[in-house]
Amino acid sequence: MTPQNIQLIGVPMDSGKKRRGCLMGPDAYRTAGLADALRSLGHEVADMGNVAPGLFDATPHPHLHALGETIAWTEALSAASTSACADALPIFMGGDHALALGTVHGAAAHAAAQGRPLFVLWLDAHTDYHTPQSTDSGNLHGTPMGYLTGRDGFDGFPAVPHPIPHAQIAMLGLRSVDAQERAALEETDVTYIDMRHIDEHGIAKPLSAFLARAAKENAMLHVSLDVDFLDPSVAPAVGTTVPGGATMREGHLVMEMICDSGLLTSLDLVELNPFLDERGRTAQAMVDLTASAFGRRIFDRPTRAYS
Ligand code: HAR
Ligand code: MN
Ligand code: MN
Ligand code: MN
Repeated sequence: MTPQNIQLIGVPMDSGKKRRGCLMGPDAYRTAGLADALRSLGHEVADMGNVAPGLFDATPHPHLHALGETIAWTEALSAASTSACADALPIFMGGDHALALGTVHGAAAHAAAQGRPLFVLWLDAHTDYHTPQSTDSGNLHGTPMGYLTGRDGFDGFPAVPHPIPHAQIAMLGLRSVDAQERAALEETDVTYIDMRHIDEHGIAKPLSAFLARAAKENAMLHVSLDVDFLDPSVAPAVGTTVPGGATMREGHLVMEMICDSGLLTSLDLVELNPFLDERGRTAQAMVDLTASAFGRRIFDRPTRAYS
C-alpha cells in the first residue's frame, strides 16, 4: 500500500446509549499501540488528540437519551471530519456509534466538494437505521444510518444536505435488526448482508462486488467498524454483544480487501467499551484489524498453487 497520511482523532463520546464506558475507547487504542502499528507499515501518523462537543442543553428528553449532548457532538464531529478529510485519512477512535452521525456527515460534505460520491461500508451486527421516532430504546447510536440517508425526524440535528444514496451503502455482519428498521430498509436498495448470507456464500463475494462498484464510480469510501461486528468470543468489550458474529479471520479478510481496493478515505472504530474488556484483547483485536486495512500482510505475494 502506498504510504498514507493518517490522522488519529479521539472521540470520547458516550452519549449514544445509556451504558457508560466508550469514552475510554480513544485511550485504549493509544495504549494498544495503534499509532505505532500504522507507522511500522510505513505510514505517516499524527495523533490529533480528542474532539470535544460544544456547550449543549442537557434538559432530559422524554424518550431520547442525551439528545442535546449528541447533537453537540454531531456538530463538532462533522466539522472535524470535513477538515480532516481535506488534509489526511482520518481514523476516528470512538466512542460509541453515534459518532458516525458527525463523521460521515462531514465526510459526505468533503466528498460533495470534490464532486465524488461517498460510499459507506457499515460493519456491524446492527443496521442502526432508526429515526428518533422509531427507536424503542431511545439510544441514538441506533440511528446514524437513518440520519445519514436523510430520513425525517432528526429535529435539532444539523441538516443533511448530502444524504448518502442507499445504493452506495453496504451493511455487513447483520444479526440484530429491529422490525421497524427491517421494514424501512426493505424499501431501499441498501446492500444488506446478514450472517446467514456470510455463512452460505462467504464474506468476500458480496464485499468485492460492492468495492468494484465504488471503484467504478471513483468513489471515496468511509468504513464504520463496530466492535460487535465481531463475535463476542473474540471481541467481548462491547455493550451490545450479539452471538453469531464474524470470526477474526473474516474480519481480517474484509480489512485486507479494503486495503487492496485502495478506496479507503476515512474510518470509524466504534463501540469499544474498555470497562468490559479482558486484558485489552478487544482493543488489540481492533488495532490488528486496522493494521490489515493499512497493509499488514502474512505474505506479500500470492501463495504458490498446489500441484
Ligand atoms: N436496534 C437497537 C436499538 O435501538 C440496538 C442498536 C445497537 N446499536 C449499536 N450500534 N450497538 O450498532 O436500539
Ligand atoms: Mn453500530
Ligand atoms: Mn452494533
Ligand atoms: Mn430498537
